[in-house]
Amino acid sequence: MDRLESLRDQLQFTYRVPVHTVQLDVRNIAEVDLLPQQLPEDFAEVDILVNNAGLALGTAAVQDNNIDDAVTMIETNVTSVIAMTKAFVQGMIERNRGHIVNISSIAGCEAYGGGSVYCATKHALAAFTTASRHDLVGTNIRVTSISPGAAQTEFSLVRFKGDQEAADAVYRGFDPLTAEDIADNVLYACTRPEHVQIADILVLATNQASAKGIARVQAQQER
Ligand code: 8X3
Repeated sequence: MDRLESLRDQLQFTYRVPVHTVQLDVRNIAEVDLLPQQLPEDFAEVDILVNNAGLALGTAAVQDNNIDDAVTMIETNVTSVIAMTKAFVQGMIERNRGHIVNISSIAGCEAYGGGSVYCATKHALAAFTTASRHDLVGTNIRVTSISPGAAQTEFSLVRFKGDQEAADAVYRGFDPLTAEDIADNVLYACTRPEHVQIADILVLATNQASAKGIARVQAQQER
C-alpha cells in the first residue's frame, strides 16, 4: 500500500488528476466481486481494466512441480482475471464502452521446460482473452492482449523466490524490456481511434527471438 500511495502522490502531483488506490489480493474472489460497488462515485464507471497481476513461482520440471505454487499461479494468472473481467465488464456492457487489457507473456505463445504451469496459465489467459473478444464482439468494448518477453521487473525475483543473483542473471548481457515499455504498449492500445481494436501485441527485447532465445554479450573477464 505504501508503494501505491507513493505512486498516487506522484501521479496527482505530475498530472493533476484524482487517483484512488485499493489494496486487494486478486485471488480473493469475494473481494473482487464486491470491488465495483465499493469504488467512490467518481471512480465507479471503469472504462479501462488492465489485468496486470501475475507471477511465476519456481522453475520445477513437471515431475517436481510444487502443487501449492501451481495453485497460486493458476489462481493469480487465470482465475483472478476471469473474476475481474466478470466484475467490471457488466458495467462496460451497460455503458457500451470499455477496454480490457490483459497482460500475458511470451509464455502464452510458446512453452518451455521448467515453466509448465506458468506457460499453461498464460496459454489459458490467451484463450480467455480471445474468447472474451468473441463474447463482446457486438459491443464497443475492446479486448487486448499484451505479451512481453524478457522485461526486467520484480518478476524474476519472485520466480526465483528471492534469489537476487539468479534473478539478475536472467537480464544479464542484453538490454531487456522495462515496465515502462509495457506501459507504453498499454497506452498505445488504449489511445487508438474507437474503431481500432489492438488484439495482440507480442513484444520482445531487440536481442530476443523467443523466450529462451536471447543473444547475450559475455561480460569481459576481469584481468
Ligand atoms: C515472462 C517472460 O520468458 O519468463 O512472462 O516467460 S518469460
